[in-house]
This record gives sequence, C-alpha cells and structure tokens, in this order.
Amino acid sequence: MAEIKIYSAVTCPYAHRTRLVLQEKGIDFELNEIDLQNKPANFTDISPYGKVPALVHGDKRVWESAIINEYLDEVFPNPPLLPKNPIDRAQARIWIDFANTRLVPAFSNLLRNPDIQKQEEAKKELYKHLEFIENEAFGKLSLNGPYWFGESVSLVDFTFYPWFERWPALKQYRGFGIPTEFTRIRQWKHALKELDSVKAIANPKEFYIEKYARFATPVAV
Ligand SMILES: N[C@@H](CCC(=O)N[C@@H](CS)C(=O)NCC(=O)O)C(=O)O
Repeated sequence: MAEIKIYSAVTCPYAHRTRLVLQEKGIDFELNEIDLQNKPANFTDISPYGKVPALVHGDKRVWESAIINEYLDEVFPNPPLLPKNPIDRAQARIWIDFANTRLVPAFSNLLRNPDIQKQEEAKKELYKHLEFIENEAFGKLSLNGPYWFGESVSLVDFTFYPWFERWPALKQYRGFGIPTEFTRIRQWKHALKELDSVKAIANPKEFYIEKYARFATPVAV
C-alpha cells in the first residue's frame, strides 16, 4: 500500500501542482479523486479547509498546495526542486507567493467575472503580471536554460504551470491568449509541456474549455 495518499480533483490547478511534483519525483502514491460538487462526508477530517489538494502521509495530514509541495521536496529530496542557496530559495518562495497572490487571482477574475468592464480591468492586470514575469523572472533568473531558474526545473515551474495548461479556456471565453510579445514565457510553456512528468498527466485544451464553461458563462438560477 502506498505511503502517500493524495486527495485531488482533475480540474483543480492547485491539485495539479502537487500531482506534478509527485510525478517528477517518481513517488508512489494512492490517488483519491474528489467530486468537489459532492464531497465525501467528513472530508474535513482529511482536509480541514475542505479543499483539494490534501495529502495524508501515515497518520499525518498536510494541506495547501504550496506547503504540500515543500513538504514533498523535504521528505523525498530527489530530484531537489528548490535551489540550494538561501537567496535563491527566497526568490523561489517570492515567485510562489506571486503566483498565489497576483497571477492566480487575476486569472480567476478574468475567467469568472461576467461584467465586461471588470473583465477589461482583469486583462490589464493579467498583462501587467505577465510582463513582470517576462522581465523579472525570464529576463534575469532563467539565463542558462528554459526553466524559471534556468537549467533545472523547480517547484516554481510546477506552481505556475497548471494555469498555463488551462490558458486555452481564457482564450476561448475571454479572447486573451498569451500575448506573442512574451516570447520567453511562451518558450517556457513549451519546455514544460515537453517534460515527462507534465505529459503523464496533461489534459487537452478541449478538456479545460468544456470543464471551465460553467465558470466563464454561469447559468442564472
Ligand atoms: N490555497 C489552496 C487552494 C485550493 C483550492 O481552492 N481548491 C479548490 C479546487 S481548485 C477546492 O478544493 N474547492 C472546494 C471548495 O472550496 O469547497 C491551495 O493552494 O491548495
């Protein structure tokens, strides 16, 4: 029986982050797919916030994707997914925080807000964040390779990638693809797509377009 149990949902980008780390490290795990519309009774015994992903390791529980991923990196250190020296580790955590507090909220606002004016504001916000990534991350940190920190893939790559795999839904419903001027971001997405760990659990764009229709065009009740 697998030592690690993961509670996940295939549509969830946060759970996708953790599944990518499990894949990349080749960790044996038991996958429990949760129907978020109909969660099992007592799910909060496993996941105190009632969300996915959640991880059970023996009799211990860990939740919150960014924390789960750091936990996995500590317990299963190969291959290491955080840089070694403290300043680079600090940079990695800054970018993980940037994903959680800036890029992801702008993505969600654009996809979910039915108000056209608000969507235009969200597009500007998202553009600004992509520009910052292009210049501050890929223009400065990634000089010797295609990943966030150049040569080696890291938790930062796996933290952002799920939203980029879902980007076709933004393009479909809000006409906002990844702007062509952000060449490094586009190269990075391509490099990530080619990783075995990413390929192993990738979904086609049609999958997200179908699944995200209910966020983009909610039906009035
Ligand atoms: N901050 C959390 C967010 C996780 C999250 O929002 N998961 C969503 C699905 S993508 C969820 O489980 N929603 C169920 C609910 O809130 O009832 C993380 O990083 O793990």
